[in-house]
Amino acid sequence: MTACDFAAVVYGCVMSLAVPTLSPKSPRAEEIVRSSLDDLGFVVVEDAYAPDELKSLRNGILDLESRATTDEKSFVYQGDHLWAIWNLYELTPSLMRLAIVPDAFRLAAIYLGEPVHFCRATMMKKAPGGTATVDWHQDTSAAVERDLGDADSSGIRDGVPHRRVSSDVLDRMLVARINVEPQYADGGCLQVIPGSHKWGKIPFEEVKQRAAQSQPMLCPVPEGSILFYRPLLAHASGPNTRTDPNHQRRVIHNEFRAASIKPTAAVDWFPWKHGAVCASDGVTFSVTR
Ligand SMILES: O=C(O)CCC(=O)C(=O)O
Repeated sequence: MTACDFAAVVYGCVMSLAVPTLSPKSPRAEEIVRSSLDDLGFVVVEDAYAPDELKSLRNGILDLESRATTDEKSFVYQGDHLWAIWNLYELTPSLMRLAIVPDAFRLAAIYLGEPVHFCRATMMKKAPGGTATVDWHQDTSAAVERDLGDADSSGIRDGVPHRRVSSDVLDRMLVARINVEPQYADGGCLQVIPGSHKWGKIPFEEVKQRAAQSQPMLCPVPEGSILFYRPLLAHASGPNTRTDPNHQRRVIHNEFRAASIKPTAAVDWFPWKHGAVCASDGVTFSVTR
């Protein structure tokens, strides 16, 4: 039995025992992605990168980090620690080509039933011994072309307006967390409430209340894996309590949306200079002058 088949059996019988996991080459990949995202709201694609691809991706991030300054709005600090790099692929477009690999990302297009467009990428890092945590929440905002300044505006991050969007839009989006480094259970890995995407879009305080009454699942996953999740899945993360200075916890959070959907009738998606469209038969990258 392969690891993929094992995960499928576990998932089918006792879903709380294991994070649903598959290899992109598995003959049952599409079926496992579909059932896991429909029922649990998340799935992990392991071995999404060859070792040299992963090394190049990580080195590219390290190179960018070495140029990080507190003066630039793309680099977000928590105390002395770099916590996030917004608009990652605009800063280093070559990272987009290393990150969005066809074998894994075609599964997003197959799941949503049409090509999917890149919407946003953020690198998020937790240093060992850091205290940063992320409380339970759903992802309800998207990067849009302009700020309407109304109740659904959710701020402008490094020049990019964000807007809370409807559950109809969120149901046509997928998040792909590229695990650039191993995600340890005590290293601030993602935690999820399996099936919570079925709560629908609910107020922030209610997400926290419901999560407190639910059984969370830690997602300790290997480097080079991608955790795909539905935006309305309740998720959180604890501190990175590792002591080994090499046990950084870097991920690239990528958002994608179905080609046919708009954030609202009045506002379009943010016009990134560097774009990507994933389809069932490959990935196309684009650059706008
Ligand atoms: O990376 C993390 O620890 C959590 C990030 C997160 O929850 C998010 O980007 O929505």
